[in-house]
Amino acid sequence: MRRALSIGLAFLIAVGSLAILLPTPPVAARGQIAVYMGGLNWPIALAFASDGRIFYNERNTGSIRIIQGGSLLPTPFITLPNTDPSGERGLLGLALDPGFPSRPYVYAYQTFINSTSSTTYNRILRILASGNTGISYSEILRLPALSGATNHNGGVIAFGPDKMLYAVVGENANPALSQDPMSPMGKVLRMNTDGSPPPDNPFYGNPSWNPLVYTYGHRNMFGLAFHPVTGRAYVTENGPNCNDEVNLLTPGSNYGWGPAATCATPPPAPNNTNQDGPSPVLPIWWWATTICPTNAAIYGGPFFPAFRGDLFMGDCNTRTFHRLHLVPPNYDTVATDTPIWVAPDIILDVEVGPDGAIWITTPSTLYRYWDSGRPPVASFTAAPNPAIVGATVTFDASASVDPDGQITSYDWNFGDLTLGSGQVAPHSYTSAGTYNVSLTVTDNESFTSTAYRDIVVQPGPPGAPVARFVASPSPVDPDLPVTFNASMSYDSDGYIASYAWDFGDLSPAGSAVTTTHTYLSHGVYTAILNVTDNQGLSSAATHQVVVRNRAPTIFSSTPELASLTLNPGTTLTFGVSTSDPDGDPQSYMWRIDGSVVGGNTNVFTFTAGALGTHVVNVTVSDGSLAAWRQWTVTVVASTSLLSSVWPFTILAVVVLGVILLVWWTRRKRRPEQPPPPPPT
Ligand SMILES: [Ca+2]
Ligand SMILES: [Ca+2]
Ligand SMILES: [Ca+2]
Ligand SMILES: [Ca+2]
Repeated sequence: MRRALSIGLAFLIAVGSLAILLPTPPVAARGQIAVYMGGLNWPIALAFASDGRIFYNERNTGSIRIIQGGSLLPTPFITLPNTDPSGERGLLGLALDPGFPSRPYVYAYQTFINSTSSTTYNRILRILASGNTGISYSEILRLPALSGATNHNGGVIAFGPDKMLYAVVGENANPALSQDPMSPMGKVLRMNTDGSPPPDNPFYGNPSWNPLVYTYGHRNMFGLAFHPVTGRAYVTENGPNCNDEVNLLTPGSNYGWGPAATCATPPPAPNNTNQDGPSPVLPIWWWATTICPTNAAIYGGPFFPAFRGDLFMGDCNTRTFHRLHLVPPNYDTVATDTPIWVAPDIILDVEVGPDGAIWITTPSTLYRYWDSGRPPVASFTAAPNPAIVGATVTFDASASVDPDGQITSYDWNFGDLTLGSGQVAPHSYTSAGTYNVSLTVTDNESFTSTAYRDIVVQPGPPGAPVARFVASPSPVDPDLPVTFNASMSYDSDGYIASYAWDFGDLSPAGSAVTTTHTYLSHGVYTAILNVTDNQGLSSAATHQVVVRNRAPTIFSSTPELASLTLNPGTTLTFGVSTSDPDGDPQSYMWRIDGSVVGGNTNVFTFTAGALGTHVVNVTVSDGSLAAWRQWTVTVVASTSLLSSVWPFTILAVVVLGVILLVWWTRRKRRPEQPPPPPPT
């Protein structure tokens, strides 16, 4: 599985993205990694049962094992005979029936040595479980006999949200098979639980195609994950000596691998390994060098909001656990590849557990990665309560707390079809009644908490007027007028004699039924209308007006190129020119490969160190909104004549020296040899 790290003189064209307004930046998680269980034997595939049991494959022994209640059961669930563990072969894939354990089927992908026919092939078995024992099995899919090549088997199987079984199948080191429509090799397959093709497969009913094919033009995949929001499938894919990939699958599409692939340019990477077949789909993320991406998982559950929607994956060359930020709402682009952890050994499987944690395996150990961040606690007061119609009720959330971070937003629902925001929010009601008010607070990790309270609103004094108004638009940009319309105010036994406005920004108040006002800077403003009737009785109404913040923009950057190549020891200064349309103070953060490196300035000097590809990112923020710019820097060994010749020169001198030494020693020794015996 481990491939040679041939980064030295590979053609290193890098990934880059232009300045993009961040829709939602990836949220930092308080990620914790801990060993769950050690001493395991190549746990290459994990599957979590809804009853808490963890099933896993031992790649080399052919056994499926069960961890129950934190203990490894001594007897395997089943040991599949004739498993071939050579090269990248083995007991590679595992999936539990979506209805498991009530539908007691376990699915496994095995490289099987058929001693009767003297062939070796990959196959998918459906195993009938009885408790912790696999009691029988049947072969639901038999793939073609393998050549002598022991690599590119694929083997990951998983059920999609459509309850179909998906399998990734390698091309057995024969690139032509990836483009062969009748061959299941070099494909992602989609099947029913009995191995038959579902009629909605993209090539079903087409006699020129294998009906199981879901996507084609693949090389060597070790990873498969489904997005919890979109339901779409992602695969990780190993390139040759370049261009490892993450692909987002569209049924029936071609992912470009085939006999024409090369790491040479032109065409530029990643087109050079994606030029076979019609309309090849390029990867949504790729690495110029070979990291050997392994399995992947995407979290969508309730426990760790900071993880939601991002793809987590392992690799087997740099042993790195990666977080790829998939940009919502489509999750079809990768914004960043953040290394989270370097494991002591190659990473095999990455899965989401029912606890929301992300589970990782290496050849000996099962790890658990979780977010130890804690949610906030929402709490608020309302005064006065009871209130009368038109009176301002002050809602105060300052008793809300986040035990390990900050509350970043307060969202109110006043129970009368109006909403509000801010830690302290004033509001008035225009009709008597009991209103159920909710406050939802969100913390810096996107955890939320909601609190509720009833507000009793009593009628005003007899004969008092009722103040009502609407303010629109809201939210509004700074410098645009907002119209305040109080024409729905009324008095039941007379008439309204005067209107008095307070726009909440200390500007001069208005006195017309309908008026306009322009706010100059962003924020949440409390607008209050006081009406007085012909009897001198008065009443008020209160609304919030939200004036939007606008993100800073990056209007130029140096260097302009998104992808750069540097030699070790050289430096390059990056810089951005930015502005905030609201005139807000801006702060800068520089990161290399996800780690913060630079201070709060718009320039940063990068010193080329370790060979390989590095991502330099700058984020400019006005405190709540941000924009960013990213460059990919590939550090390659110097290609100048002097430095490329030097190692060979030194080697040649050393070799020549050794030869001379040996020759000289032998020559010197010769006279000391005993003289030949005298002739007899
Ligand atoms: Ca491809
Ligand atoms: Ca928190
Ligand atoms: Ca009146
Ligand atoms: Ca701003």
